Amino acid sequence: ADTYKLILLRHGQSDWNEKNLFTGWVDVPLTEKGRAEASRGGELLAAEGLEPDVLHTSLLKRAITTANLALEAADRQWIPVKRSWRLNERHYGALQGKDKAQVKEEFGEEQFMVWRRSFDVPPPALDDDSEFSQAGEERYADIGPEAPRTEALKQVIDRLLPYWEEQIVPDLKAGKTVLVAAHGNSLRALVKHLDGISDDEIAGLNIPTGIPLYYELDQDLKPVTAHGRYLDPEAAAAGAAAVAAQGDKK
Ligand code: DG2
Repeated sequence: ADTYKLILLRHGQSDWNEKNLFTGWVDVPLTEKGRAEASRGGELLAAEGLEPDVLHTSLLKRAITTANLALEAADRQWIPVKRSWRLNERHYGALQGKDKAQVKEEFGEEQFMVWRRSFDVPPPALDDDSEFSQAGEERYADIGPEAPRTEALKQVIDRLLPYWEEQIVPDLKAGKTVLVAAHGNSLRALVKHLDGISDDEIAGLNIPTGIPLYYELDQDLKPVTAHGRYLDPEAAAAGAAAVAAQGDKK
């Protein structure tokens, strides 16, 4: 093939997306709505004739379950899978478990946006003895003591790109259609890299839940169409607007 096929899929709505809580590395399940979004994502893939040959996911169940449901709907449950903490959501530090609207009210819109969307200003670190900490969890044993206690988008890019280069790019170059099931901010990191978006401009980019984002990449791994193509563009636009408005009270 003269182009490579990459599908990015943010997980469907999670429990904490619904409750409007900062999630990060906290391992919350999908809601019923999120499960339906995931299945529909798989139906959209099948309708486009996009058949994933290999799956990459984070270590978090909202991405894992989303991929399973999407692949079930597309009748591609059998494909090989690789999982890595490097595809995890951004570690949200001391904000994990906090209500987005309350944080915005308490610290003000500007600080809220710095924490949520600045390129390189992480929230305060999360204490290891917090109920929302993942420090010491078996699934992160291979990272060692350097496991993140907070991250900004910059740190997500730094830990994600080695995985992109070493694990995902070889699958693409082998001609495989690659499905990456991950998260709002880990996918913003990947999209920033693919589309060459600046540190400032990436603040305005939001990724909706459960809608496949299809990239055709040229030989240099540059998008044939800038920003790729959502398989349901209208739902994607509405979903991205909802993400942007998440600090607002319901
Ligand atoms: C959300 C993203 O991550 O939140 O960690 O709260 O994609 O795993 O639901 P996801 C979280 P925002 O950065 O959009 O506030």
